[in-house]
Amino acid sequence: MSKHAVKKTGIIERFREYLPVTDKTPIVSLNEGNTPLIPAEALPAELGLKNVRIYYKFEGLNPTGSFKDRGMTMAISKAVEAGSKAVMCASTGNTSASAAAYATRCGLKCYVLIPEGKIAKGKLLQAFRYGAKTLMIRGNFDQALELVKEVTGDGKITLVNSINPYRIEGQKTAAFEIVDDLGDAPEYHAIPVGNAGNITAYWKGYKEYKKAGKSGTLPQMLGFQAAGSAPIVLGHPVAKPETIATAIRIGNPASWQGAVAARDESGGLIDMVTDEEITKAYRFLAEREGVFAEPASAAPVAGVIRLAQRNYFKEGSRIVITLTGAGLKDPDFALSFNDPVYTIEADLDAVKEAVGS
Ligand code: AN7
Repeated sequence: MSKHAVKKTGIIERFREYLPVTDKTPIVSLNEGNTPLIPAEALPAELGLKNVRIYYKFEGLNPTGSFKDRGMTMAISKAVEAGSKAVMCASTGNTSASAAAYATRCGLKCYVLIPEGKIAKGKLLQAFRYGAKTLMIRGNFDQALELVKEVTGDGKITLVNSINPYRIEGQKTAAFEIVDDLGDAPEYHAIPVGNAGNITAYWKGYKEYKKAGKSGTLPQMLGFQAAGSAPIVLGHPVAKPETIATAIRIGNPASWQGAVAARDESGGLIDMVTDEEITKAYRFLAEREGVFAEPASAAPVAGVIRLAQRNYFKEGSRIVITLTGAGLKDPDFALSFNDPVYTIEADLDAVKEAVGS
């Protein structure tokens, strides 16, 4: 290595011993992971929680702006190792952005299948810019995933949705980072649930790290779905899921069993929050904490607010909330609040009057 070479710091290099890679696995990385655990300040104050600490695991700071990059570095590296030439996914947007980026980095073709009109603009433009062949179906995510499973069934194209087990392996590393930062597992971990891969991955990560002696305890897993897309809470698939949090507009999650196991083994819960609660939490995060995450990421914040109002959290405990994606992903939603725009003359008096000085 030359003295100017920058060390690779992606999740595979950092957590190699916990991942199914060998010296022969070609690592396709964008230095994902190592995201900050940001202490919440406004939220505990607002909730009157004096003796409970809350942290945001801000996954929006990954290379393509979401947690998907942790899983994608693994899925794409293993696809290259296996000799694959093309990958495909169904997506509500973030998986397609991440797949497109990692595929183009190593010269794989990438096909993405997304629900027409129901994906945030920032995610759509990422698929285009990273050069994926982007197919919009007149249907929803669940239909897209069924189609992708069929098309990739003969193994010629590698499926990179989270039913690809390497995705879960990569995503579990977020739990490792949290334990490394806190020195132990938190008492509670709150997370949005869509296709349910991520809650499955975190629970796997927490369990493996405890087994390795890195933590003494396990958290309660608290999953939150949007009320219009809450199949796990309702106990049956939802044929026409709806929510403003388009990332989690999913009616029949692939990792349903994994989510239920995480909930039950950890003594946690999976609940739902309304679009109104999600919107309030989304605005609170940006306007009061200075942390700009996308609407789906606000679902567990809304969930924690709900539970705090019921005095759910033990004195002296720590809550980690995963903020799964960046706020800039969804500019249309961000601009939907009729914010006042002050257009004034380019003139000192006009500016002074506007700032009241
Ligand atoms: C920001 O991109 O399913 O429960 O196709 O983008 O693991 O599905 C995205 C999911 C939460 C839910 N937050 O995670 C996709 C996709 C954000 C997301 C979820 C997603 P899972």
